[in-house]
Amino acid sequence: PPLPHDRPGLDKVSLQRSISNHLLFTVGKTRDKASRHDWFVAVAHAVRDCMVENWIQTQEQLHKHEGKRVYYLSLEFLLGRMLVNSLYNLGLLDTCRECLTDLGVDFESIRAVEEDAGLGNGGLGRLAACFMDSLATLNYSACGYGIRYEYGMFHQDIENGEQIERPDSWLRFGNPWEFRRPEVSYEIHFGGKVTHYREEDGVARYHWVDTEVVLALAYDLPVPGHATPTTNSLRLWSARGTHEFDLRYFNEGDYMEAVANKNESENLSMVLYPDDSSMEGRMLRLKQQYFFVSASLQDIIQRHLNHHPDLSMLADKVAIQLNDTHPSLCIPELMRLLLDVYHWDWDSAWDLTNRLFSYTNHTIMPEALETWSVDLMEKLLPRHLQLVYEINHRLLEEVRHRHPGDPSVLQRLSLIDETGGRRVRMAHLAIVGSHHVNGVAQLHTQLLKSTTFAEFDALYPGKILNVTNGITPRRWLNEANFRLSALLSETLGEAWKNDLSQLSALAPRADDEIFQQRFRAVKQANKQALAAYLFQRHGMTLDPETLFDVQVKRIHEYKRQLLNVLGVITRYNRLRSGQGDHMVPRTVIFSGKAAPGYAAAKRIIALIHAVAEVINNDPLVHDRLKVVFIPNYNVTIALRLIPAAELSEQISTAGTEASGTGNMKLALNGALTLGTLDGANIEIGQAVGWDNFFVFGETAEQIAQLQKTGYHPQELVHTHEELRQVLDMITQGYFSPDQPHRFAPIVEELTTRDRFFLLADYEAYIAAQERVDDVYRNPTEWTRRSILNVAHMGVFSSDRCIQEYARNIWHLND
Ligand code: DL6
Repeated sequence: PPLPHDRPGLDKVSLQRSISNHLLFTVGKTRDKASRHDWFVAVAHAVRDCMVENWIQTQEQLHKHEGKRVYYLSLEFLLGRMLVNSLYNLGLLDTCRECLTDLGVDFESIRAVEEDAGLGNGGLGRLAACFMDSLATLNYSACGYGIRYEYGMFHQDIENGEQIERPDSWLRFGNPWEFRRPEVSYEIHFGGKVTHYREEDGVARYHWVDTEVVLALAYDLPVPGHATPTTNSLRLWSARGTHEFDLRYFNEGDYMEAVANKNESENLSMVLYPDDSSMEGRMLRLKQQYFFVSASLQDIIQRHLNHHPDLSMLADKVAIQLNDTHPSLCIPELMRLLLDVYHWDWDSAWDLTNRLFSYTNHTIMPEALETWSVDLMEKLLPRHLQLVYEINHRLLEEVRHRHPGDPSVLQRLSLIDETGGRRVRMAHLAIVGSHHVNGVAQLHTQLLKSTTFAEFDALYPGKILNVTNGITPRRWLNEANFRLSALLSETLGEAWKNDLSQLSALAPRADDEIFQQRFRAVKQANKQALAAYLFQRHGMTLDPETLFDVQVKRIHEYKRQLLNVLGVITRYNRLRSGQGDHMVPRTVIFSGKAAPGYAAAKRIIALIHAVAEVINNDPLVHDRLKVVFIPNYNVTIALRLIPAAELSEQISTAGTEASGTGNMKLALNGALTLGTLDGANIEIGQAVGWDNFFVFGETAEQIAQLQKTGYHPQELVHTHEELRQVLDMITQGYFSPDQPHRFAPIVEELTTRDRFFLLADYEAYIAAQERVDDVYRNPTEWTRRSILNVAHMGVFSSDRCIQEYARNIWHLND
């Protein structure tokens, strides 16, 4: 029988008591000595207590009802802060606020001390976090697996207008949300060699021996759904050395060497790789991938065997989603376990593997598609490499059978890229080993099927399908924008929170003058709140009466922050030369991090600062144009910025942004999009109506055509006087008088190669910006369009997205 315990009460008195108890007994402080952080820890523990019973019941129910469980494997989970989201999902937000007020503690200052869990780079990691929220809210039994990085996404400081990276030691004061599970640990092997022998019946058996061993230790985070008892888990692995000390060295008196081995093992989960759109072939990264794959698969198998006699039913009970190729070593690892440990035959093992895994592709940019050098893999994972070769051999047999006499197709589909050093193509491995592969927006999936993976699409018809991304409204509307949420609830009732399609009932209000006024007041209050925060935090002065024009995302050439800068300089020139009287006053806001080794992206950050310095200090344009760069973009800053945005710049080169999710967050919060026909922009435009979206630029098809027939950016400069002036100013040091050549490489790239077709889209972009000014001058019309955006964004809820995965990929409801 269960031991008697106090069920945490959800009323104010019980929560208050629980917080006080935790302050005293968990933190070990009295009220008069407690810091804000002490209060935060006490509150977080009290809130966590409220999840535990549901959490345990969710696990037990699954075993009773024999349902299918989803495991979501992702090297990144960009969770951000957890307090408000947890309170909100538990329905305790107001209660907790009141509790603290009664205790004489300011809730806002307590929530502000929580560190962001920044265990991700951007879209891919935040998507995983949104999915965890939706899975629980929709009552699916699910568990996320990832790495408990000691250091998350670096902290970006700006010094002299340049990005400086600082370590993000988010765990330095501990993490009150997690449960350490020292009893859940697995051995992870690396290196060594493979031996084999034949059994009496002639079957070959393989042994992976002489390996180095690292331990994976589990930490669990409960993930509560919104307004439901379902509470799932996120299990993050931390690396530990197998031996506290290597006794050999210790006995020889070399204490430092004895500890070094332990440190080296633990380095494995030390830091998140800060690259999101390029692939770095570092040994440590491959080790991280195998470490989390191996631990997660061992854990999944262990859990299954706790309730079933063998693995024969595994694919009926479990679906495993691979978030990008980062976990694709799962495929050879499961084959290894089935063949070498459980002694299955190849065909049965391959059949199970194929029924278990599905893979999400998040990019078609060649530099981001993962490949690993064969040499590195041989050194680190020799048995896996053998299995990759065997999988490849069987794949190529099939291809040869279909395309006799065409060796080039074998080269293109092979798991091994033989052009310039042999490398394993992880996307090919993931496609071959999965039952479904999905792209993340319609255009992206169409491009996967027609270009990048066209031959795989022909080989496996129906395997590649689309699931357009989504965002959780609990985080990106309720938490981000309590003012708009309150207005929506007052107007529509509460049901939209778990069924975002109900926002469509807002559409008839778009022309209602009274509603418009209230809607506008919400946006204005959000703008004022952002301005106040930026003033207090960074001493920046933003005028909330100006148009807030926002581009927030990773800094990358393909996302084209630089096109925005060219537009800003054009606007500046027009204002200075007296052609800008009809222009509406604007604040152009940038925020985003550049990968530390990505020189071109860092130069763009520097240019933004240099341009801002000149424009913001020019009395001639004062009050009419301002440029700001908000440092250290992260989930918490996004939650402040997005509700205040009026214009959302989504201006990537058509065919490069797989989906985008910031575009969804901004439109859901009432920003009008200025965007190209790229990624999910297209579906957003279709949903909200093209009249309510400022579209511009070449289509993906036209860009592909330009790539084929030859593109000459220099010619565009000759024919466009305004553009030439802008480029000349950058080249000649107008924005960098102390270092006149500082930004010349930017113009050099634009006028010679212009890989992302900025100059091809320049004129259309400037014209679209003029249309923005025209509409903004008419507040009634702007507000009407903004309301229609909110009304029609329901389809971009991650709840819809997870329902599609559940139905079309995981088959959870069969
Ligand atoms: O699917 C989530 C997110 C998309 O919205 C972005 O468009 C895409 O750029 C991003 N992809 C990556 C690249 N990762 N890899 N490899 O982060 O995924």
